Amino acid sequence: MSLASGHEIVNLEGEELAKQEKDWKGYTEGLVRLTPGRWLFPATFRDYADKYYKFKPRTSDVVLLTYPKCGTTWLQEIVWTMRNNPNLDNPMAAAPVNARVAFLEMDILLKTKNFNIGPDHPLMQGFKKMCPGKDPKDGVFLQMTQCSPEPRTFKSHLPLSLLPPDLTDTAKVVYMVRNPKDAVVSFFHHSRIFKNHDFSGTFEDFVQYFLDDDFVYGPYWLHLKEAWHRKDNPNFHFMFYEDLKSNNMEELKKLDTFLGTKLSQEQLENVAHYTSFSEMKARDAVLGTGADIFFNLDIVNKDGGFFRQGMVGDWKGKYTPELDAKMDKWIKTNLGDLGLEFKYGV
Ligand code: PPS
Repeated sequence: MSLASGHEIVNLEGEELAKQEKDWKGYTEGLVRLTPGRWLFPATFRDYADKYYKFKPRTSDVVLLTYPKCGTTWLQEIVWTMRNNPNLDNPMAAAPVNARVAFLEMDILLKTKNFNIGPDHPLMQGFKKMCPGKDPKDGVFLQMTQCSPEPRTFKSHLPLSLLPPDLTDTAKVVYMVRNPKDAVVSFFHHSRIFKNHDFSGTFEDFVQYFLDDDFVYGPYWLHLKEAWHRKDNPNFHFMFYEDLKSNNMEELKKLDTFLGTKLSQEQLENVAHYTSFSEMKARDAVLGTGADIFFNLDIVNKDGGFFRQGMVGDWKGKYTPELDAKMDKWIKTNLGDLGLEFKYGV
C-alpha cells in the first residue's frame, strides 16, 4: 500500500515481528515498516499516516519537532510560555502541558489494547471541551491539534518526510536535537516506564536496536538529516538540547527573535525560571491526573518518572567500554561530513 507521502507501508511479519514482540510488549497491534527510510511505527500509524501528511498548517502555527527524548516537553513549555504566558499570569498554564500543546500523532501511540481511556479520563474531558461535537474515533489528538485555539503551538516526533510538504513554507518550525548517547539513555527509561512501549530487554539490547535503526520512530540519523538540510529555511529554527541547557538565556533570545514574541528581559527571565528542570519536575505536568494509566508505576517508583535527570552527560558510566566504542563508531560513520557537532558533557 502506498501512502500520500509516497512511502510504501507493510506490516512487520515473521522473524522481524517475533524479535520485536519479544522485547516490546506494548505494540499489541503489531508494527509497520515504511520504505524508503525504514521508518518503524505501531501498526496504528497506517490509519493516520495520510491525515498527518495532509494536515493543513497555518501561518500562525508554531510546530515543535524532535526525535523522541530530545527535549520536546521542555521546548513545548518554553514556546507556549513565550507565546501565551510571559508574565506568568495565564490561568491556562495550570493545565498539563500536553493539553495546551497538542501532540499531533499521539493517537498512534495510545490506540492499543493497553489504553482504554474512558470518557471520564481528563484527556477525554479535555478533548470534549476543545473539540465539541467531534468523534474521538477520528483521532483524539489529531483533532485536538486541529481545534487548538489560535495561535496554535503543537508538537510531533514524526520526521519531516511524513509531515505536510508545505509545513516549513507555511508555519514556523523549531527542531531540537540531543546528543544520541544521552537520548538513548533517556529513551531506554521512557520505554520501560511507558506501558505503550513496555520494553523488557536490557540496556545493551536497547542500544543495539538503536544502532540497527530498528525501533519505533527510527532511524535517528535520517530524522536528524531531514531537519538539518532545512536549517537555512527562514521558517526553520534548528537548536541543540545541550546549548539550551548550557546557554539558556542566549537560546531563549534566539527563539524570541525567531518567534517574533518580542519579550522583555524580565519576561525572558520568567520563561527561564518557569521552564527550568526543577520547576517542571515539581509541577510534573506532562499528562496530569490519570497519568498512572500510562505508566508502569513499579519502575517509576524504583527508577524515577518522566522528569528523570534533565542533564547533559548522564550517559557516562551507563555504557560498557565496548558499547561506548560501538556507539562512537556509529556516530562517526553517520555524522560523515554533515558539519554538525554534538556536545557530550564534561
Ligand atoms: S518525549 O517523551 O519523547 O516527548 O520526551 P522529551 O520531552 O522529548 O524528552 C524528555 C527528556 O527531556 C528532559 N527534560 C528537561 N531537561 C532539561 N530541562 C527541562 N526543563 C526538561 N524537561 C524535560 C527529561 O527529563 C528527559 O530527559 P532525561 O535525560 O530522561 O531526564
